[in-house]
Amino acid sequence: MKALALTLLFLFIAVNEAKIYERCELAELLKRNGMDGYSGVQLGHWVCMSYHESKYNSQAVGPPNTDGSRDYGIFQINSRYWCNNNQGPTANGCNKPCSAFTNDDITDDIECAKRIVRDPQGMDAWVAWRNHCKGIDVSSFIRGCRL
Ligand SMILES: [Ca+2]
Repeated sequence: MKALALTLLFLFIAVNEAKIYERCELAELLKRNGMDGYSGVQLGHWVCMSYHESKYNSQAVGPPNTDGSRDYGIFQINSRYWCNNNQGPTANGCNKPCSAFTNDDITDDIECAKRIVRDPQGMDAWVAWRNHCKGIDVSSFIRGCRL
């Protein structure tokens, strides 16, 4: 019985642990979910953005922003506009708790990122993308990947 309890505990931990994606693993997953060319954004730009926002860590939570909001997960989705963390006002544009964006299943994160990029500012919503990826050759982010 004790062994079973321990097994269940480890399973629980395994389900909840952070996942650091490999570069090509993420690229392939994003492509499978229709991100290559989505809203005119090439795959390398999504991978570059993810790298500079979260270092591919699906469990990343950013420090508080100046407005008190925080950013969640591999795409650092913001709690003021896109998800609800029950800590202050939110537009909750993706209609999700922010905790949905800190587990290792990033399919809902991808759906929310698609919603975000459809807004007029597009990829400029991601400051790290603007600072590190915008206007540069991002082909190295998908180089060598089987896509
Ligand atoms: Ca998720």
